Amino acid sequence: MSKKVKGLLVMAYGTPTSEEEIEPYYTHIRHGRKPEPEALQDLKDRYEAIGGVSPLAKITEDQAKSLCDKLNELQDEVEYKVYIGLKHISPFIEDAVEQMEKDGITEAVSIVLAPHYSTFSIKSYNERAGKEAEKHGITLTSVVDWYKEPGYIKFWADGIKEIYDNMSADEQDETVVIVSAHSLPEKILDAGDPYPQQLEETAQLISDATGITNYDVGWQSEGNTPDPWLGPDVQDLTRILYHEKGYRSFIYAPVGFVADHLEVLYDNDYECKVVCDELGAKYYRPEMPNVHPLFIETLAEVVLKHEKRDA
Ligand code: FEC
Repeated sequence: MSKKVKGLLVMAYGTPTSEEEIEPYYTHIRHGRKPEPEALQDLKDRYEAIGGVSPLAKITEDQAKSLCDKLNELQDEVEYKVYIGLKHISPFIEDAVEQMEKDGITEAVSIVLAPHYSTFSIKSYNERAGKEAEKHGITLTSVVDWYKEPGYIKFWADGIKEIYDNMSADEQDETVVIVSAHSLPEKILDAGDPYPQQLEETAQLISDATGITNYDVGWQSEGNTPDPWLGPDVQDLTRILYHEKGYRSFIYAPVGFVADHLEVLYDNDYECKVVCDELGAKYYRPEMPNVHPLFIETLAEVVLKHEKRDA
């Protein structure tokens, strides 16, 4: 008997792959409003500082392909076929779903390459995918979140422990782990968004797994808009923890992200490092998940668990 073919829609943020794409990408992020020339230049400069373009496009492709291969290896009933759908650049989520229909796909499952649920992030990805699937007569179910998944917690705990275990006992006493995710406008809290609570839970689980109790939760990469954003920002938090708690070594764990990209390579590795350097403190950051086998296996388990729940 031939296997059922199912679409695997892997959704991610997306990144410009050339300098020319930066403006339309930024305009899309700003809901169609072109950025001011200074803001555009500032973004171009940040991409320049990490090597011109972000490695994210290639990493997303590799993650999606590896996840699909893993899913097909782990079970025999379904043959998954992978489609990448991006939030802010081509191939958009809608393009991917349209392509599924062209390929004769009638059933699909989707996952977002971001662990924590928010109305601003996962909800909007899933709604766009769901709407488009309905348009094309595709039955689509979507993973909602996976921020507590044991393999994801273990991935971060292992990375943090590797750094921590290499420190002297004296340095360990003066070390704090800053667990962070992308900030969002504070107004998400009005409707009881679970995003901050989920990040707290991730941080607690990582602390339980590492046994490192010196940790704090922060927010990063906030947007350039007048409304208040979730805080404390990781740079401010670094200063507070240095001055008020006496920490001298900082391990940054940007657990809201899953790849090396601008928000980590610039906002952590450059901006947070500058603060650490100013303070005379030590900066550390574990590797990002990218295509680490434990991470890919974890995502596959998340999808399979979701499929079983739906069966
Ligand atoms: O190109 C790269 O390497 C970086 C890609 C990238 C990722 C990413 C993840 C998240 N964002 C989230 C929310 C917002 C909100 C705004 C916003 C703005 C930007 C800008 C760039 C950008 N984001 Fe992003 N984000 C990435 C890139 N993001 C570039 C525009 C310039 C700037 O502010 O730096 C503000 C929009 C507005 O102006 O109204 C809100 C969230 C995530 C994590 C979840 C996910 O991956 O979907 C949430 C990767």
